[in-house]
Amino acid sequence: MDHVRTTCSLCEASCGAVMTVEDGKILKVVADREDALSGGFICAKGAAIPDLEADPDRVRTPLLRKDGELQPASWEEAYAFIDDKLSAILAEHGPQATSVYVGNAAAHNLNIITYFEDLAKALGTTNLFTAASLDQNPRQVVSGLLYGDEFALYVPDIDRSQLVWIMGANPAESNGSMMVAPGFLGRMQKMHERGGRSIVFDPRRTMTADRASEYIPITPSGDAAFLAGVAHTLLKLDPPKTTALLLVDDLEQIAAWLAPFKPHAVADACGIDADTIVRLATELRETEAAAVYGRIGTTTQLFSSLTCWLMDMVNILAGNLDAVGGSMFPKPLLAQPNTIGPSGVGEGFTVGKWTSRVSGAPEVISQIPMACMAEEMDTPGDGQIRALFCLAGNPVTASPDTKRMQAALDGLDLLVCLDIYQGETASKADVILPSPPRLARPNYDAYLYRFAVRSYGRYTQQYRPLEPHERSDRETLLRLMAIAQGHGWDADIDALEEAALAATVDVMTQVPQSAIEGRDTDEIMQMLRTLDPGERRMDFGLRIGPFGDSFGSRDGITLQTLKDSPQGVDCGALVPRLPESLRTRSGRIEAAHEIFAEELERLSAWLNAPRPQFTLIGRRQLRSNNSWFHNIEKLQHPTRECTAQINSGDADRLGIASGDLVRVSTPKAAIEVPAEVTDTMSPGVISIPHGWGHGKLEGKLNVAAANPGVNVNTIVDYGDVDPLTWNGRLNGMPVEVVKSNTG
Ligand SMILES: Nc1nc2c(c(=O)[nH]1)N[C@H]1C(S)=C(S)[C@@H](COP(=O)(O)OP(=O)(O)OC[C@H]3O[C@@H](n4cnc5c(=O)[nH]c(N)nc54)[C@H](O)[C@@H]3O)O[C@H]1N2
Ligand SMILES: Nc1nc2c(c(=O)[nH]1)N[C@H]1C(S)=C(S)[C@@H](COP(=O)(O)OP(=O)(O)OC[C@H]3O[C@@H](n4cnc5c(=O)[nH]c(N)nc54)[C@H](O)[C@@H]3O)O[C@H]1N2
Ligand code: SF4
Ligand SMILES: [Mo]
Repeated sequence: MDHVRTTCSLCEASCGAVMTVEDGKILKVVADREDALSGGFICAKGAAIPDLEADPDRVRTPLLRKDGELQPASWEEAYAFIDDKLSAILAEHGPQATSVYVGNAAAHNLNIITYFEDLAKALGTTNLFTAASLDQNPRQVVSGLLYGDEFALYVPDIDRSQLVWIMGANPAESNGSMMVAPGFLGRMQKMHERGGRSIVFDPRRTMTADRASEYIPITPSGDAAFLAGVAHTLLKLDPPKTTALLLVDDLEQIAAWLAPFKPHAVADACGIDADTIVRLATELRETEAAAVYGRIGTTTQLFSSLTCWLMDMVNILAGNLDAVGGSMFPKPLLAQPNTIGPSGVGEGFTVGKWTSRVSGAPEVISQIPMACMAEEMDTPGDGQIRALFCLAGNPVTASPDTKRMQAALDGLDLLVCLDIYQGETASKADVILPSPPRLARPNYDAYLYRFAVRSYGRYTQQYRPLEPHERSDRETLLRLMAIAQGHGWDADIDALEEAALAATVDVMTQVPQSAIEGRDTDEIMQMLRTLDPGERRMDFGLRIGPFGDSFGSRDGITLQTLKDSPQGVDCGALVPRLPESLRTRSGRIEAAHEIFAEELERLSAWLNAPRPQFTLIGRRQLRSNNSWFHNIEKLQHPTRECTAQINSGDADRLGIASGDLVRVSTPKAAIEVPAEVTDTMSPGVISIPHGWGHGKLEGKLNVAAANPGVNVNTIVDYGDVDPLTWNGRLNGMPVEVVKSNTG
């Protein structure tokens, strides 16, 4: 029996865990008390890893559609099939007829996160879609514009804070997002014990709100109005002259834009009275270590980009951006653009480097927004998408306007899914290629550590070799790239990767102030060649990173350091990073973009606009992750049901009791969901979780199919996308609610 250190990696908390393994089976998973980041925290999902790995419904060999049915096939057969189909599509319609979608689970998979962009490049297509445009793109774009790098994403320095505002996030159930702070509630509790306070702003009194010092119900999409009122108040309070404030360009212009947003002018719209706004702003200004943090409820609503921008303004004006205990920029171990090259200046950031074919939507972080995916597939013409590679994602449940997405996917000539289950999307595939089991893959949460509240990394080596029917995701993706580039699936993928890595190394030797500026590419490649081909990129990233050994020119870490410390390598608490972390052209915080003035005008108009009868919002559930985990019996729980939570006063008025079916509709579509009457919902707001609707998965995901729930995205549509980013609006839809007469 072995005790194997790992990282849970099932959500963004990145908890250190220890697996008990016997005869190649995971028997038990417990928290790793020695993990410097998670300190012994683990949740029910982490503990259910043995069930997830043993799930009989998992896809373990490639499945290929033959005679209309997905049937087991060899990898060679699957690759040969893809090669035939893809080559024909490329020959007839060119690279723009191909596309890649990258789902949320890619963020938790080292190989997929490392190679997905290369797959799109190898295909030669600009049709790269990711779940980020259903999620955080407004946050990233605003960071890109202000700080010059879309990964300049601050996190609340919770372990040293005395006050944290949590807006549109429920870390008690999501376990935190764009913030790796495992065991968030415990960290929050410690803050309370040292005299600190937490405040939750949410239309629903969540589990986080129940544990916070104060809960403030806010109108859906009311955050921008509220924050504008706070920013207005802070401007009057003589903002502290911090480094961040002194770096802001055109502060006077911004103050002029915010002038109309007096607290009493925004109070009705956000549902928070003017005195409270002034009290909260004053407390934020007067608390030394305070942070404002926002998540899904702020980035997938009516004013997503504006809300993110106002959050930055509030953090800056209260003196909290880049301050210890405030909102701090992480410094991950792996190199990222704002830890490479000249310090404090860069190329800046733009959106719209190209536009989408059908709607002319802007390119956003080298992606086309998901709001355009279905139309790019179902609208005929030159460049119509005919092939999709879907990596660790499930757009059928994730994307608004489900029916159109389903039909668009059905119309493709080739759908290849890299997945571990036959979910709603993979069921439509021509080919499913499975990721290997957890014990047969290496892991490092490269993507997530970019949001960690400490500079931290924990690497898990592959525990056992691949079995004959298994392939690493690295191999799979490199073979797909080889096919796309016309080398054939059986090309020498190590040689292809080595050539690409050498090119990257070469570029880096020419980047001024990079860790290997002026060094010899061959010398660096020689050092990398001592490792397995699949480990070289990561070693390179670590060694040129802020804590790296710069390939021998200073003391620092390498991949070997991480291998030697399976309990994790902790490079310390966050440190102030301004102006060093900036990559704007001016070397300043470029905040006065005209788009925000336009958005403030749209907000002004909204302040007095009529309100809908009901507003629909979403919620996450502790024992699932978006559309998956519903197939794990052990994770079924009374709190994990697909219900429509509705305020008790509203329910009384409409004659609705818990368990009654309610009909929730828009002018275009309707769903029927069991009601859950509760005093946790604000009046006029209804909450339905996403990720459900497994009715057609019998024989594929049997546990999930037995308790299918309803796919809320059947009634959510892209309607009013965020003007700057075209991000989906998943929260804040006007809907009608009635008791169903079919129930
Ligand atoms: N209405 C509404 N819609 C939403 C949201 C909302 O709040 N409301 N949230 C949005 C957000 S934030 C997101 S991120 C998206 C999520 O959108 P998606 O990422 O498209 O959806 P998931 O359900 O997370 O799909 C993850 C897929 O990865 C697979 N998978 C899991 N582990 C692995 C692995 O190791 N390897 C491989 N190859 N596959 C794996 C799972 O089986 C599943 O099919 O949904 C969005 N949609
Ligand atoms: N257990 C579990 N963990 C998860 C996931 C999961 O499905 N299950 N999904 C993962 C993913 S993909 C993500 S992106 C993260 C998301 O992480 P979080 O954002 O923390 O998750 P949510 O529970 O969706 O919290 C969003 C909150 O916003 C509130 N809200 C809705 N509209 C508004 C609004 O207009 N204003 C304000 N202030 N609040 C609003 C909702 O009521 C909800 O409580 O979680 C990740 N972790
Ligand atoms: S909080 Fe997330 S990372 Fe931690 S054990 Fe649970 S699912 Fe895994
Ligand atoms: Mo997400």
